[in-house]
Amino acid sequence: MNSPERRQGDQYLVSEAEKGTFRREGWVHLRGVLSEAELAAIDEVYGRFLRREIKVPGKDFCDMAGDYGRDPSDFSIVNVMLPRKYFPEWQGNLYERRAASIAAQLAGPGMKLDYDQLIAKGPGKRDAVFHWHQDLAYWFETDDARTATCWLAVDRSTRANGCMRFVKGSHREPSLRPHHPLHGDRDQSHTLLTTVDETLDTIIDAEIARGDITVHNERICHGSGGNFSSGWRRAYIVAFRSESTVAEERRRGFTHSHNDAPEVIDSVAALTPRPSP
Ligand SMILES: O=C(O)CCC(=O)C(=O)O
Ligand SMILES: [Fe+2]
Repeated sequence: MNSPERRQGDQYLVSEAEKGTFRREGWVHLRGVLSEAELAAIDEVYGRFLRREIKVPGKDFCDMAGDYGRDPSDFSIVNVMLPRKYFPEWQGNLYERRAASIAAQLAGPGMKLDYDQLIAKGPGKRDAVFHWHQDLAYWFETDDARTATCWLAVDRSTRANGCMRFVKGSHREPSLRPHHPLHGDRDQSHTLLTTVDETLDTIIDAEIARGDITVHNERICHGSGGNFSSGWRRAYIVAFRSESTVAEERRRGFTHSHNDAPEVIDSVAALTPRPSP
């Protein structure tokens, strides 16, 4: 089935083969989740965020490759946390609805939108390296840790502009890899990183077209390289997690905002290896 046939209103039909890939590999590439016409509406709002016409308070507008002190005009990886909070018109948009249908098909019933995020690397930002990490290292352990993070390529994503890269099999390792903060502590930068040995680990570059998405789980190790191209590399992420996990996060005051209380942000991150349940 080609992409136009897979898009059915709010639904996107995921094949059995793609479900198997997500289960086995911890991530999957889905083609043509949004059409060109549907993407145009996203471009428009995305531009308003990048031009800072939509106000994003405090640390929720930050540089994931630098520290919180950096001047926004110098940002390498522009990161907007919780765009749907700061632009409520996005709540329930077509991408969210299709992503919800995809999350249910890949991860099963009871998945809930946990957070959204924009990650943009400007033209020629060679240092826009999103360091290797496992998402679960940023979060605390819960009983039902199921996660389907939908990563939409708003621009075609290539090796040259810093596409997503996945470490094959890393989601099956017996414990999370050890992570440490990029800059001293989490008050200076939100970023955590782990080590990947590119000679031992098998890295898969996820080059995907505009309108395609990748979906990854909470344990697959991933990152992305700098932008050596003359265009932007923009991504729009919507992450679904189990209802019980989202409830537990909120109970503990964790909303994925970088403005959450520092002690909450610190208490959830796994800075030491943690065994799989
Ligand atoms: O966009 C990137 O380069 C990284 C995104 C990421 O780490 C995520 O969506 O979990
Ligand atoms: Fe991530």
